[in-house]
This record gives sequence, structure tokens and C-alpha cells, in this order.
Amino acid sequence: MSPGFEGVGAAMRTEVGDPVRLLDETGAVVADAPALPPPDVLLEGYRALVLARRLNEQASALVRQGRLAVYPSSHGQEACQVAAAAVLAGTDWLFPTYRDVAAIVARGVDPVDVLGMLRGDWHCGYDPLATRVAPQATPLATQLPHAVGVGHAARLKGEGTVVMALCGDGATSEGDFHEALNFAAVFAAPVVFLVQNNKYAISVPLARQSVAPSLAAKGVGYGVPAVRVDGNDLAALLVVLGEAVDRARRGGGPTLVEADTYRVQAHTNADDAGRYRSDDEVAQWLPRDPLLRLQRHLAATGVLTAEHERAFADAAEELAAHVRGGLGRESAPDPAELFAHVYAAPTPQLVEQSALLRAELAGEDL
Ligand SMILES: Cc1ncc(C[n+]2csc(CCOP(=O)(O)OP(=O)(O)O)c2C)c(N)n1
Ligand SMILES: [Mg+2]
Repeated sequence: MSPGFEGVGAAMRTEVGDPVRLLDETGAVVADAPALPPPDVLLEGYRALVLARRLNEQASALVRQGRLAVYPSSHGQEACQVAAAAVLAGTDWLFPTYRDVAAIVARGVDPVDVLGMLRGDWHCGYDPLATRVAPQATPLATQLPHAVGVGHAARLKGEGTVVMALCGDGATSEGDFHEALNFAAVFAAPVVFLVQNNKYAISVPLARQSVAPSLAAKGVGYGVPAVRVDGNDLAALLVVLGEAVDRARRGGGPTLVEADTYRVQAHTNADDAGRYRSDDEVAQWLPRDPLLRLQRHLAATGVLTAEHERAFADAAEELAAHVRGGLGRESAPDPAELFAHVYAAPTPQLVEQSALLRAELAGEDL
């Protein structure tokens, strides 16, 4: 037996520990909690949550009005969305999925531009380089190796850039997730992987997705420090993600953060969640709502006043009106853009096809 060997039990230990939580469901600070973020940071975070919730509601309504093709709502996951954006510096990068519209907007990108993709106007309605937000990835986990590449390149150039890479529980079964983790670990890439474990991959529940002790445990095999956090506790998310970002910036490499949350609504408007889960299950999560929890905490500690609530509600309505106004206007995408940006230098075939389309659109006799 080699020195320090503690037995098979210790060698096999892959548990990451319970989710970090600072506020319980009533908004009270839990016993032995680490220091909370300052009250002004939490108040600003609550404002961002109110806006994110309103954005989710407005976008879902626009689908029903035929103004958006589809909307994967992050209702119930707004704390993850807000925290992912809040802990980043302007020079950092965010790599979002289709479900992360609220995180992109919390980072400061115009929601009308962001929602252009889900209206079907364009692949990406904002400038990724200017905003430092990668295009929303719909193929699961494909954004993760890209995120690691950007982080690794920044490190090689000596820049202090950190990359926040988002994905869902289902995406942790994809090869890209594992390759990204391994590469990030070996090269100490400054990447924070935030897995929003909302318990479903469309209709597939977590229990049919993975029997790993936790999704964070998947980091252990790659030597990536991993932590679980209550994904409906904005205070805990800000602390955990903030520490991971700081460590990455100092050259400490990647972190895998698993946020314990819940997809309150259907996968998208095209899904009927009633076919695979019970109303009782959903009802259990409603009191754990991230807005409610922080509101209770801030009200009980005298930080949140009625004036704040009014101002935040007004700001949320302003945001919703802006989204309605922008998406209410008909867009006129150029069909020939179909061929743009497929390759840095278009192939001869694409040039030819593009010319044919332009000629046809111009009414030329072909
Ligand atoms: C590579 C790939 N396989 C399958 C799909 C179809 N698909 C779209 S969303 C989804 C579920 C993803 O679940 P999860 O990663 O938990 O993210 P969530 O939708 O819950 O945010 C699947 C299977 C896809 N987009 N990409
Ligand atoms: Mg999921």
C-alpha cells in the first residue's frame, strides 16, 4: 500500500458537496454563510432579475403573436442569467446558448438585436466582436470548445480576459463538453463553465441523462475544480462565479460550476411539458423562485423600498415596450445574405450561387 493511500472509498470519492447557498427560500441568510455581496450589489442584481423576468414574459408573448418564431424561456433561471453577466468585465467574453437571451441582455446588448435570431432574421443580430458575446449556440455544447479556444488565445497573448461558457444539463452528455473541459484543464484556460442544471433536456429528465453523483463531478475526472451552487440564489451565484472569474484571471485555470435550478416553463413554445412531468413537480419549485427570494431578503433588511419596486417595474415596462416596438417592425433581410459568412473566403460555388440569386431577385431572365 503506498503512503497516503486512504482506501478505496477515498479513491472513489467523486462527490463535489452540497450546493453553496447564502439565502434560504424565505430570504433569510443561512447559518455559517460566507459574506454576502454588499447590499447595493444585491439591489442592482434584483433590478436585473425584474428586467430579465419581464423580458422572458414579453418574448413569450411575442411568440404567441407571431412576432418571434420560437422562444426558449429562462423563466425561473434568471438568477443564473443575471449572475453570469454581472461577474464579467467589459473585456471578458460570454458564450451563450439559445436559452440565454436574458444573460446577453443583462450584459448590455439590445434585446431587439438579440431576438433577431429567434425571429429568423439572421444567424446573430448583434456584433460578437463589439459586444464580446459569441453567437447563441443551438447545437448543444459546440460553443464550449470555441469558448476554450478564445480563452486560451487570450492567455497566450497575455490578456487578462476571462470567458464565461454557458450550457445546460443535457449538454454535459455531449463530447464537446468533455473535450472542452479537458483542453481547458490541461492548458489552464481562463474559462468558467456554468452548467444550468434545470433538470430537463427537452423531455429527458436528469435521471435519464446522467447517473454521475452530480454534473459538477464530471469536472473531477479532468482535474477541473468544480462546485455546485443554488442556482436560484443570486447572492450565492455572485460569490461562487465571482471567485471562479477571479481565479481564472489570476491564471488559476478553469472552474466548473453547476447551478441547481429548474426550467419552470416548457422547453419552448413548441413543447408540451405536461406530457412528461407533473404539475405537482413544477409547483414544488415555484416557492424557490429567484426573484421572490431576493425580494424577501432585501425587503426584510430594509434595503428594498416601495420606490425601488416602482422604479424597477417602470424600467421593466420600458424594456418590454422597446422589445415590442423593435419586433413589431417588419424586417427586410436580404436573401443574398444566405451566402455571406459561410467561409472567410467564399468558394467559387457560393460566389456563383449568390450571383444567380441576385440576378433572379433583380428579375433577370436566367
Ligand atoms: C448536438 C445537438 N443534439 C440535439 C439537439 C436538440 N436539442 C435542442 S435543445 C435540447 C435539450 C438540451 O438540454 P439542456 O442542455 O439541458 O439545455 P436546456 O434546453 O434545458 O437549457 C436538445 C436535445 C441539438 N440542438 N444539438
Ligand atoms: Mg436542461
